[in-house]
Amino acid sequence: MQTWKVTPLGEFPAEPGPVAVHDTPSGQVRPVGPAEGTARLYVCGITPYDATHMGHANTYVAFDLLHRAWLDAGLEVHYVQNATDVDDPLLERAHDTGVDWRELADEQIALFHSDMEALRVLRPQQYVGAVESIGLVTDMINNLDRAGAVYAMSVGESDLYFRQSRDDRFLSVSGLTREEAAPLFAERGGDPDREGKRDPFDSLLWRQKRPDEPGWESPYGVGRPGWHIECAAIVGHYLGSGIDVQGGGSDLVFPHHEMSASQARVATGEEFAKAYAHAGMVGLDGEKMSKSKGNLVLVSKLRAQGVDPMAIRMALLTQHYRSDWMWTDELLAEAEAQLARWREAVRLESGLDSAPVIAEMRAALRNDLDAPTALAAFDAWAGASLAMDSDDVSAPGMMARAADALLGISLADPQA
Ligand code: 5CA
Ligand code: ZN
Repeated sequence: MQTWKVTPLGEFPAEPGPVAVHDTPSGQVRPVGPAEGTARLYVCGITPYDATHMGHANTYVAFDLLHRAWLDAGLEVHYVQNATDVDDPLLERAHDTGVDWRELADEQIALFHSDMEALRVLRPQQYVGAVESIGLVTDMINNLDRAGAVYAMSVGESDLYFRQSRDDRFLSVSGLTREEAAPLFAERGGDPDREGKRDPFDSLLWRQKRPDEPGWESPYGVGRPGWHIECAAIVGHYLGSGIDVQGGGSDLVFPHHEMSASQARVATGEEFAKAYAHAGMVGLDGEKMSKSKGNLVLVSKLRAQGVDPMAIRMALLTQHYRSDWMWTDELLAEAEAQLARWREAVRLESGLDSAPVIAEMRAALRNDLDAPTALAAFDAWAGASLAMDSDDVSAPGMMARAADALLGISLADPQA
């Protein structure tokens, strides 16, 4: 486990007040986090077999806005993120390219960290791998077993499955019907048709080792964890039950978040999370960006071409985090121009009064992380301050600090 200290928001003074985000189960924008103390956040991390693309970046920047909004409201934030450092797609990629799966995972995790740092995404306190969590997973399987919710396959390999029927709140996260959920389960890593399953929605808890696959000793045989229990076990151990927000991209609503929550509920008797928030899908040329399709715009590639990471972040922030949208070169070019204008404005000797603008930005971000509205408020201030004489000498500095603290956009000279 790697542990970091959260970067505080520096000179920017906190202002208490509620932060609200859209909650998928209720379909409503609801206040999240405690009135004071520590907010607990878990966001599903990467499967490290390829580099960070704009879709990943969008999701982590979205939850970074929540992290920053909570810090700005004066809360402490306990943020945990996983890395699915052993799973089928990772093993397949390692096999196809003839590299060691562990080396591939370590290399991609390191690249992900450097991309996140460049984008000024605040670090989670804990960043936890699946492999290092195997003991947590088998402890949780033990709890599920005591609740009568585990069975071993009697046909083929004796993999362990979760009995979905033990959870009477199944489908409460996604709000889907069984009919709607069925095709999604098959599409997104599930195995509804496996022979010997008691219910098509039963999910894999422990996969016995196959030839040419890694495996770890456990009370349940040599093998590796299923995907959903990985996140449920990590959350239970590091954050506990009833966390404030479980986050991820909308492709994880079903089955992943549904199943993790279900397994946690049965293992602990308590609700997994108070709210579930999901970022929209970013695409390229009309299709969802995905490692498996290969239609990727990579953060590291743009950085290598000399693109300012703050322009990448600005481009992401121009879209509301919940919408689905397409990445384009024009979007990046517009963001570069906008960034240049903001930098010019905060270098003025004086500007228009910053207080109402900062209040507007704050209110927008606390209302479902509405970055486009916050950007528009900053932009209007920058345009007006550049166009007319004004005498507030503290405004440019305050606005630079607000962009940094609330939006994660540093307006310092990139060459400095
Ligand atoms: N390791 C699992 C989560 S436990 C996983 O889904 N990994 S991932 O690498 O496929 O995705 C990492 C994160 O990026 C997830 O939160 C996912 O929802 C999000 N994501 C993936 N593709 C996109 C996309 N095209 N647009 C927006 N977010 C995306
Ligand atoms: Zn997850």
